[in-house]
Amino acid sequence: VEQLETYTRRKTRRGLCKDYMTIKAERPAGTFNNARLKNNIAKNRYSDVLCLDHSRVRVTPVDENNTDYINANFVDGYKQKNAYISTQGPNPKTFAEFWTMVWEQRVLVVVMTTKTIERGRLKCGQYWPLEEETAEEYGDYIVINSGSRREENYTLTTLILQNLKTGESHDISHFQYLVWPDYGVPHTASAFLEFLFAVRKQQAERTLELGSSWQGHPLGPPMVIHCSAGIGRTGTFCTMDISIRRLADTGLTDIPTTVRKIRSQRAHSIQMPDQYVFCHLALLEHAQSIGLVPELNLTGFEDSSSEDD
Ligand code: PTR
Ligand code: PTR
Repeated sequence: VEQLETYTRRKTRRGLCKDYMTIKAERPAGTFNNARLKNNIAKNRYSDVLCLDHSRVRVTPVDENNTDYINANFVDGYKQKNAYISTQGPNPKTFAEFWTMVWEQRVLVVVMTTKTIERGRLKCGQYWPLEEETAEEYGDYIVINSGSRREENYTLTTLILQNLKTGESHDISHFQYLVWPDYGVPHTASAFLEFLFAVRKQQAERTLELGSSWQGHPLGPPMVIHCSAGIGRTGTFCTMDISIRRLADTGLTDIPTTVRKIRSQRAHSIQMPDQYVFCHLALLEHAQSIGLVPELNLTGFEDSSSEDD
């Protein structure tokens, strides 16, 4: 295993970075007109990370501006339309839209891959009540923290989301990964993979609970994935989830195609060459852990390593 990893690092890192730069240089697949409208512009956390029009998530307007805009895009999974909603870290101006979206899209699981503050900078608003047994109101919704479980690398919090207009409420499973710096990669692939599988397990269990009230894809409603901008770490998470499903289904990997497809729905997904390389290494590690490596066809790897010296 170690040998293979060393090989991968030495032989293909440069080639992979080159592949990534090629993908990054391709123009986004659409327009960003809604994101730029006067009433919407302030709802973007970063003025240079806007939201593609064709795949954006619409929300029932929450204020007098009467806009259906939130910086969030539907992203397809592996053979699964709208498996994810990739979005920016909510800020106080968008908390109400965020919870409206979670409600309207029947979301069960929210995955947060950032801390609210990193290196002294605000990366994401505190959009849920942090203390157990406390509640916060966001527009037409109230969110109650009904308890957390702290694991080594993440916290799982159960939030009760109540619609104040109808009185109905749903549980939301909120996962916060605590060890992934922005512009960076997770410290270890195994810790990240453990997190990913915990998220999947929760989504599967929660979907099962819906019973016949859920008529959509068997893997359930979209999972909301966010970091700070909703592109770097979020894109890496989606790439890994899709790639692991593809590998399980076909024994093949195709990270370049996956990343291009994700970027066509959530522009700029995967921000750093290292995140792109990480996807390959983590997938390799996963493939090894399930004993798949000898048959593994690492498409992206082979192309780039042959160009390498
Ligand atoms: N304008 C920001 C910047 O300074 O780079 C945009 C940005 C911020 C882009 C964070 C990506 C970021 O990482 P992530 O998507 O993982 O939160
Ligand atoms: N401030 C970020 C950066 O410069 O990295 C924001 C940004 C992100 C700008 C992505 C442009 C981006 O496009 P690309 O997907 O080509 O990196």
